[in-house]
Amino acid sequence: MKAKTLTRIEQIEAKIIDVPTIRGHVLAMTTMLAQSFVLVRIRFSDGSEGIGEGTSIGGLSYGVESPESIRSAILTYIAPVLADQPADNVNAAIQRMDMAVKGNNIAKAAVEMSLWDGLARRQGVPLADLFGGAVRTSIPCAWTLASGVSAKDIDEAHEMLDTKRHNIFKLKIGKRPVREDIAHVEAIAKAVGDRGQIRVDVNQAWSLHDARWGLSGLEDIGCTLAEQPVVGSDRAGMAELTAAHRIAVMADEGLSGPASAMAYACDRAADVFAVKVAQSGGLKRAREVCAMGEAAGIGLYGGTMLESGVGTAAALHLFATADRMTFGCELFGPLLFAEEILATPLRYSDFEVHLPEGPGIGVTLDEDKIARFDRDGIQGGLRAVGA
Ligand code: MUC
Ligand code: MG
Repeated sequence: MKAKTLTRIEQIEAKIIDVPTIRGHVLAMTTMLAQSFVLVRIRFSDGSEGIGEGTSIGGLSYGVESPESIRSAILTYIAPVLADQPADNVNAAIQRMDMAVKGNNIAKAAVEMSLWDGLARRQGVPLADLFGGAVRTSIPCAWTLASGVSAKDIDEAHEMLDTKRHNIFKLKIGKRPVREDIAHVEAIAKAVGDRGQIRVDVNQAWSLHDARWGLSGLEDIGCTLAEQPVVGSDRAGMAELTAAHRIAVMADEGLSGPASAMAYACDRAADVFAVKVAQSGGLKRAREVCAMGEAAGIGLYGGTMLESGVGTAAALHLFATADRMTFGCELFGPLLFAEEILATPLRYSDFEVHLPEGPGIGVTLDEDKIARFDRDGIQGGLRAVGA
């Protein structure tokens, strides 16, 4: 019998794609007018390809990696150690990346995603199958109301409810004084009534003192969940808030992979984990974060870095394999983009986001759009403004 030739990693490409957002997205630390993501494409020796995405938010205002650092880490440090390596051994590639590069979780996640996508495409199976198979084909999906103006947010919420797109709303707060923020949340909660659920994300902006009475105020107006009210490194503060309040406390920025998830679980520093593929360092590590949460009785929520359809689809495959996504997900990133970069958009209907079908992550790029928004493309990319 003829020995099968080993498929190898041949070429790794990483491009920054800048796409305007449909409106300003006002967060505690920045206002996004565009989203910049790093699109990774790996070409393998058998002619197959895999795609992946590494995305952060607001340049360096959200976390320690920027689009530029993600691309540079991939091209300068990761690509050389993966060149010519076996294509199908994703675990070995992860080990090589971890050996060569410390931190840089988002860069590693983008490359790892492309490897899983390539492997699943070669096998002709959906990415979810590589993680044991999907146990659901759709997940309830939240939308973030963050125009910065309460009246606009209320109109947006009504439109989402009327079109059955979203009935879970996450409000971005933390920029204004606590009292003003609570009044803003209350106005929206009243306007939405029983038709939807109101949650907030403080993006670490509150001091522990602000958070103590902020969470009480939010409870009183029927808000059901508060995400990262204090800085992620303050696990003691998060534990105190989790124990003292009925409102669910969710960890986001505090989670940077399995070790941090373990620490949060041991300290009982959250009721819910916002699991993010990018922040966790990849799909495999994000699966481990889910496992940690599941074992500790902590609820799971599929978080986003406001990725395009590529990263969103990959995350969807992973979250489709978890036992329970107790709090749904917020995989709405592509809907915030003013332009669709997939040939066929992901489907959002009946308040859920649906798992795409087909091998790999199950999506195809619209190459004209990618060329148009490529920062360094022939036509010149649009530069992210305020992001
Ligand atoms: C975050 O902190 O969760 C996710 C949704 C959104 O609107 O912003 C992001 C970031
Ligand atoms: Mg968050």
